[in-house]
Amino acid sequence: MPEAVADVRVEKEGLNFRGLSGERKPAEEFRFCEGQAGDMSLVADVLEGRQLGVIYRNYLHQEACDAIKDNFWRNTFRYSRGADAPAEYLGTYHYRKPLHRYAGESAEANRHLPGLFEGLTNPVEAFRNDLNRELGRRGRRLRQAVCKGQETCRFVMRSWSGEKEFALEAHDDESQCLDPLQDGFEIQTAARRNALGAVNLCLENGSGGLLRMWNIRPDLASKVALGLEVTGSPYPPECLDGIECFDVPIRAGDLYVFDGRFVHAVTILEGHQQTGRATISFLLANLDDRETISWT
Ligand SMILES: O=C(O)CCC(=O)C(=O)O
Repeated sequence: MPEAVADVRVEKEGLNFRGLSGERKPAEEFRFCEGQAGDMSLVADVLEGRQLGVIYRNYLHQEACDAIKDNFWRNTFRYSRGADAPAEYLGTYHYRKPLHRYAGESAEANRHLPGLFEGLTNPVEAFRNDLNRELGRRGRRLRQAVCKGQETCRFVMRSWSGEKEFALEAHDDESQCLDPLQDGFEIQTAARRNALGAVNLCLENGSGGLLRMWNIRPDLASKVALGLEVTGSPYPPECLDGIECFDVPIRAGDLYVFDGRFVHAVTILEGHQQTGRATISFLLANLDDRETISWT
């Protein structure tokens, strides 16, 4: 473990902290590109760590977004999740779970998730097929990560409306993947490789709800100093002061993929809206030279 923790200074809830250190992208890579439907080469570039993010505008039509939302609110397997990220969910996450639990919940989720797309083309599988073709050209293939012999959950759908400074606080997606509780899970190998692709398909967004990206992939010393080494969340806003960042406006129908190792957040959802923010999401990473895996 790095020993830099000892030289940090500012008081932060009993911890000593001087500021985030870690990897930063050169200016020409710290950006989102717009992709053209069907062309997944930019996603493959994100997974190879050569590009921060890509967004496909209007990946899904409004009618399809509305139909999926209706199916979501009708689905009886929906559940609410706790205080750190309050929302309504369908599907399950590996976050902080013993592997046997994630495996069991994945098996169940994968049985009822397709119900969201009744009468529609399944956009998650369409994306996966397009990406798999692109990966094939690069000598690799996409498959679902396996946990305790079980295919992991294909995706999570969630809807939430928050009134806090951030609708989703600043966090990274890497730390949770390296949780010692989940030692031996293949996502740990994948997360340590080139990049961690956070895939999101937006089905609804009111005003606000922008994706904010900071140009920092915090190192372990910084995470340990903040007590975030297995959660990656939340980074206190003051520790991000002065770090380059930008916002990506997100609209219903947009699909975007970015390197979730870099700190990111969702900005406040304005106006106590009836309209919340609803997305489908999952993670992707290259496992080795031949395979790319996905999980939630
Ligand atoms: O909804 C988004 O745009 C980002 C979601 C996110 O950061 C997450 O689920 O970890």
